Amino acid sequence: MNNTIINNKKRYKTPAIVISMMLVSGMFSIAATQEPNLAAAQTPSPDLFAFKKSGTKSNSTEVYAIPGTNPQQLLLQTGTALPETDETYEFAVDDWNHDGTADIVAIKMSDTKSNSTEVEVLDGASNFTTFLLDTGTALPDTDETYDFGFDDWNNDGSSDLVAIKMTNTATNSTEVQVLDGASNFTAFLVQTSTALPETGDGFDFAVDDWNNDGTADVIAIKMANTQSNSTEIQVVSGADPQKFLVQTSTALPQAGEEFDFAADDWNNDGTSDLVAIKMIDTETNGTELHVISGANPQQFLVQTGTALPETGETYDFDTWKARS
Ligand SMILES: [Ca+2]
Ligand SMILES: [Ca+2]
Ligand SMILES: [Ca+2]
Ligand SMILES: [Ca+2]
Repeated sequence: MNNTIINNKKRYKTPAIVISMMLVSGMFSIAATQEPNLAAAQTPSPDLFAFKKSGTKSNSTEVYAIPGTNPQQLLLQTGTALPETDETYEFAVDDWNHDGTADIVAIKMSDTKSNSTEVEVLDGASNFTTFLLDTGTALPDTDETYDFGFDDWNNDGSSDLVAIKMTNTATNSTEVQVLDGASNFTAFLVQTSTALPETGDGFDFAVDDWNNDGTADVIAIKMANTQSNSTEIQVVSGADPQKFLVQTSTALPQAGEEFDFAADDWNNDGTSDLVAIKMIDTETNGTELHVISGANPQQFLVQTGTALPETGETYDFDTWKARS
């Protein structure tokens, strides 16, 4: 048991060590050496990862990481083994091989060799220069009617691909399909309608175990045309997709294309929080973090600028927290 604890402490240090890796672009001035923050390691906030898909100096998809405990710092900026990408790709962060280092998950929706939605995983331990996985899945090609999450849906230790079909569904509801990571995405864990009507434009989605019951949940973020004039969240229970865990307004005003979203338990209180990333048109002239408390959605946990300049539509975002 002690070994497990020691390993976990080592794991959290790993992202900080990545700091000294090669710096591809001269866009940012960063502190290249930084002692791991041990106080933060005891109650870590997630790190924010930004993926720059195109227009990069390295001619590859680039990744940047900002520590949640100190958003003014840049933990990592590097090119990867993945060429520049486009709107047929979505990105997530996950420790796929459980070595304590965050890996990059690229989901390719269409124009694939396998004629299916593909999953590629870039190994964080190699600074994203090698692939841990590059595979087709049981899910056919997908398009803009889908959104994706990547999380261990059933808590069996293998991360799963969560496909959310927002419109043009047979059930007239937003549908959820979960591809089992333990089968390398050849089998479906879940294929279901949900309590959520069809969605689409004006919505964004995130996947996280909102209520900490061991099954991941689907967080629908309604950004515009809301009755409350705020950004609203509706959380579909993964354990019972015909049920909402939460339907509420939030402290965040209505939002548009200038925002991207993620969900993670920012403050370690056992309830997921909504992470709103304001990419452009910000007061700080940089990418901003606005974190809304899941336990009290009328309250912000964080509102801050970051080390990232303004970003925008060529970027994708996710959060990641080392296991503790
Ligand atoms: Ca890893
Ligand atoms: Ca799983
Ligand atoms: Ca749950
Ligand atoms: Ca929380």
